[in-house]
Amino acid sequence: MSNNVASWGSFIKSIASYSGDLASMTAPPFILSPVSLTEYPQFWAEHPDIFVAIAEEADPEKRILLVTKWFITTLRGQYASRNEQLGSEKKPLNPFLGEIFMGKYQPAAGTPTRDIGETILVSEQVSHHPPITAYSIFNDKAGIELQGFSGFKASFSAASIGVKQVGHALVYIKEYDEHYLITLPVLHIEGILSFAPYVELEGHSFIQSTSGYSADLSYSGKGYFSGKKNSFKATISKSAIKQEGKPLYSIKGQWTGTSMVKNEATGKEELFYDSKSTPQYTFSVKPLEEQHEYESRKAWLKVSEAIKLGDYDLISKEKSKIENAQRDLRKAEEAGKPWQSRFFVACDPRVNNGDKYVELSTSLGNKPNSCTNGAPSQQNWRFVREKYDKGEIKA
Ligand code: CLR
Repeated sequence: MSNNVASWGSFIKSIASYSGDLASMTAPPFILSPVSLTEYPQFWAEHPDIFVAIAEEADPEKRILLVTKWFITTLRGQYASRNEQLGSEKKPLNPFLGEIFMGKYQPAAGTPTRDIGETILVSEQVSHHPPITAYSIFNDKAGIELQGFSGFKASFSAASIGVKQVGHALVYIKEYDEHYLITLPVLHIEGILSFAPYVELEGHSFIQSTSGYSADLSYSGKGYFSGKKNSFKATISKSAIKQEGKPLYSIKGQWTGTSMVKNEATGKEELFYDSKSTPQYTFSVKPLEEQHEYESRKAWLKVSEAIKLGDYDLISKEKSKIENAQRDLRKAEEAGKPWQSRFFVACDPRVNNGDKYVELSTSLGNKPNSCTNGAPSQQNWRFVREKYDKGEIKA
């Protein structure tokens, strides 16, 4: 191995003097993941059965509970799966502009599941500086669609990494013409000094529905209110977020374990969600030979193989090939037409990022799903279904 292999010590030092560009951070091979960030939106529907169940519920009060439950089911894959499966959090591949990841959710072999129709994911890297991934997950049979976009801002101190997420997610239920806006939590990375980084959530996620119901989720780790890692508390209200009054329900537990829900009117408590005993679905992508050259697994194949081999020279050689090709593309675009997203459109941010709940709840009155009268913006992205339906690349 060559001498450009960063040791853990120098990696920690490079974190402390971090300049803002994660891609330029040389990490030791054992922390590198062969998976690109464009793949991460797949965690939003690891339990497509729980996702479609939202649209099958006729009572809006039960729907907000189901949205909250589904959201909780997404967290384990999103934030704990690398740690649980690989022993630590990893540094994902930094996607190139226009990179695509798509596929379908299928019941795992041998698991008895009902027929919920097809659930499809379309994800695309819509910005490289800063990195932003836009995605949509839809199930036409149930008439439910999720879309969102995601980026992050990292801040570094000697022993920890703080990550603020940029973006939001929107659920749309056709039958009720109802939207749910979801904000993303702040996270930080622990365990750096002991060579085993892992993610812990902090702060809040808010869910606001056009039905008027809302949920306020707050997160904590070891040593906070429950003492356990991956803890959360939530309240469900009939009003917009942060308005006075008693909540209808309160929920608490661990998003990697179990949680309980309490009906605040009756005092009755029951199991809300057990992350370890739900039917398993697998996410499947087309075979490599049927994939477009911009599809993530095909494009990164050689880099991924080099990472699995732990061959640092090969990793940088294969990575440079992708980076140089991208540089050439950008130069060609400067002369001609600017790059355009294949499935998404940049639009006016009528919905604010972060946890500004007041703006979130008021902006919901503006039909968050429509994107017609705004100037293009690098901060807000919407899925254009026709672009997928009429396009050549399919999941
Ligand atoms: C990406 C969008 C997902 C949620 C999510 C989970 C983990 C985050 C990731 C996002 C962005 C990249 C991230 C990662 C945890 C670690 C990794 C911040 C927000 C950084 C780049 C890796 C730093 C290196 C350490 C492993 C030491 O929906």
